[in-house]
Amino acid sequence: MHTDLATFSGVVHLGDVSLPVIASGEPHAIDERELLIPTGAVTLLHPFADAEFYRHGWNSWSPSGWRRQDDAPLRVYDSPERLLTADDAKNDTPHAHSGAAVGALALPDGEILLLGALGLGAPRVGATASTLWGTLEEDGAEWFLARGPEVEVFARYAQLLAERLGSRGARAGRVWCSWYSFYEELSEGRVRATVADLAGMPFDVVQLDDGWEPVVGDWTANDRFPSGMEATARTITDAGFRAGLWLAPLIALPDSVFARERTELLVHGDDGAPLVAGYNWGGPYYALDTTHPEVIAHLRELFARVVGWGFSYLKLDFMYAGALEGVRSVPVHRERAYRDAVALIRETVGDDVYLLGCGVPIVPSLGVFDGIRVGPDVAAFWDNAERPGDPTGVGARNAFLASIHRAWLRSAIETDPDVVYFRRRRSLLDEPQRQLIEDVATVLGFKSTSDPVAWLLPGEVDELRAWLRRSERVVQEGRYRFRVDGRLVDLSAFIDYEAPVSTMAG
Ligand code: 9PG
Repeated sequence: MHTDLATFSGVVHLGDVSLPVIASGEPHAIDERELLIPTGAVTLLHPFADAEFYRHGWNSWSPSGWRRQDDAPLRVYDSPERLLTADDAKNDTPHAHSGAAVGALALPDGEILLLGALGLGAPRVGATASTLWGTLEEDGAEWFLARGPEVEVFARYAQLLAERLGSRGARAGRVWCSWYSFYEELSEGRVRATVADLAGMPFDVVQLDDGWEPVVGDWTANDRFPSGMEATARTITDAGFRAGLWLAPLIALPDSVFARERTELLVHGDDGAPLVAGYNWGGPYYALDTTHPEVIAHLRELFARVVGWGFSYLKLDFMYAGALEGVRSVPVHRERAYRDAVALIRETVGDDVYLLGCGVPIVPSLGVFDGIRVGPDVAAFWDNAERPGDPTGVGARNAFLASIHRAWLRSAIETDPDVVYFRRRRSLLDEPQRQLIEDVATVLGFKSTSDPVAWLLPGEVDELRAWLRRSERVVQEGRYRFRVDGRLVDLSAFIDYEAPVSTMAG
């Protein structure tokens, strides 16, 4: 807890940098430039007043990236609803640079100083002109403090996270996803036609997104799927693909049967009413109390049923709602409740079902999910002019900026930067922007798209097929510089995060 009395005050040495530190226990050196600090609050004094700060967002959609300390903090501005949905609203610091689990300072010599938690408990890391600090809502996780070249230090942090939380070896393969073309306008006829056109394309998975269920919270086929989901899964598997399905199993809309008839199974607020866990589909939604035995039984039944239908790739969305603070039947820390729920789902579906987390808190998902979305939704346009000040808004630019700043996670878990567009019609992306999104997916090693073959020109189909078939060798040379089969991919020209955020904060 924050209130623990510090028991250690001294100086830590990382090569030629010495920093005064106050922590709950004595740091322990791993080597000359790496050390572990016991769990609890930690504060380091630093002399790098002007250093850039790396901020890491809490969930898939939350902003991550580098900011100068004299710039406005990287966060969601001016929308409590967006903040609740797309970051850790409870720990938001409007006037200070801070983020979830890990943070870093860029030192004058080009190296970085990183402080990162090695576990759960809603760890936060922030910086001021003279401090780098870490806090936890619940003690347990040790801190890793390291100094060195940026790519190396982040890779080392990812390695330690994987050691502590686990890392699964499954690969998604190449995924076709329905969302970024059809959105909620799904039907079994449309699935049949789309899958028929995809036959022979080098995809491994065809994943149906939101639009198959009557209402979020009630996981049965809606009336556009009169043959049911088992028959729909078979349409996909008969064409030679693994069948994938989207679910948001930890939330329910107020008008779902689940929320109306089983209100006692929802997370509640201190006021005794169901806790509003976020906003989408035109209104608020609630979270399931995953510590309740009846919710545990419900999740087991649901996932046994979905896997029984024939789906073996599941995109589980809006999962952060299971990690919000609220009243649950068993009062465990929110990130523990979340991880236990995902572990229960994993145990139910077994090791052979690929689980892609979306809207997930990042660190608590390591070792239980196979892959995670690492940015907000991409779109067939660059920027979202309606949402200045919101780095979580839908669009290619925000998806790119968040995802590239999470590339370091890819040794610990598969990192999904969202789909790549190959279509030029029905898209407002210019060619450099489109190519950028393709390069980011290649660099992060997760290849998915959403273009129906019928929407592509013959040359675009060839391009898509060639990209899906390639297995590139990627080497990172710098923060934004990569070699992809020898070709230099330099993304730095697209790093322009100054504009909308700082104007909104001013
Ligand atoms: C289906 C979609 C797609 C998409 C997911 C998710 O921050 N937000 O309010 C927010 C809302 C929706 C959203 C992402 C963020 O989209 O990322 O791929 O599956 O749900 O409804």
